[in-house]
Amino acid sequence: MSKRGAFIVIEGLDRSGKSTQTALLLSRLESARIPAKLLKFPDRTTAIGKMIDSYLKSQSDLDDHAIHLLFSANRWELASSIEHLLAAGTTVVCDRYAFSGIAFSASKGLPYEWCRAPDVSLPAPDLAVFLDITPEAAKARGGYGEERYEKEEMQRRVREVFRRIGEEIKGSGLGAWVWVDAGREKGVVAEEVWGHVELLARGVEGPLCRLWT
Ligand code: Z5A
Ligand code: MG
Repeated sequence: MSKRGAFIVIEGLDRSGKSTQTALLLSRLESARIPAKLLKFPDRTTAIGKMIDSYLKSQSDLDDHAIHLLFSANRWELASSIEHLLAAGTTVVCDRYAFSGIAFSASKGLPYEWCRAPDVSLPAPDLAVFLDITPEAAKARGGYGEERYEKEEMQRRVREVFRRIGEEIKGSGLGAWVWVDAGREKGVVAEEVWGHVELLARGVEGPLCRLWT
């Protein structure tokens, strides 16, 4: 039976280096001649993504439930493309995914279970790498930006919810969840990330799982 591509998600707090590390990972996969595609959530290019972009830039206001559902819908828009890529043997690397959706909305006070519901049965990653950084260290990396949520207190709550999600994923058998200390030099972090990804990226034999099913 031919192997499918691996589904790798990179999560983390603001300024933890997700975009830096997903780009480095892509180059590494390409150097190893492993077909790979980089996706990013929110994908701000779609019609739904444009509404999310406007909300994040505080150019529009939306009810907390409504924006949560839009973030999830933005993932469902791409779910079948993810499945097709994986089936064709392409490794998919994703900069944020459903875990960010839960972490941010639950940190605003929405019930955890409610936050999880719209993402149930999305493709589940084979590996989620959480780039862990203290809010203090993240702030030292040029400070927080202009968008909503880029505030120290919010980031602290988000980190706690991510911790809960990681523990649940680890206990559920739904793929692997690893914590990586992202407070170190970029190359050192990239090397550790590669250590977790390398074997999976050679191809996965089992079927793709679905989130929380
Ligand atoms: N959100 C949500 O609410 N619900 C959802 O379902 C989803 C998202 C998917 C926008 O996300 C917001 O959407 C986000 C969560 C919410 N709100 N917040 N916070 P985004 O992904 O578009 O934006 P972001 O990820 O928060 O910010 P970012 O700036 O893109 O962070 P990053 O990608 O983790 O970091 P980076 O760009 O790679 O690096 C940041 C800086 O640090 C940069 O200058 C780098 O050169 C530097 N850097 C990176 N690594 C290092 C190391 N190792 N040492 C020193 N300096 C470093
Ligand atoms: Mg980023």
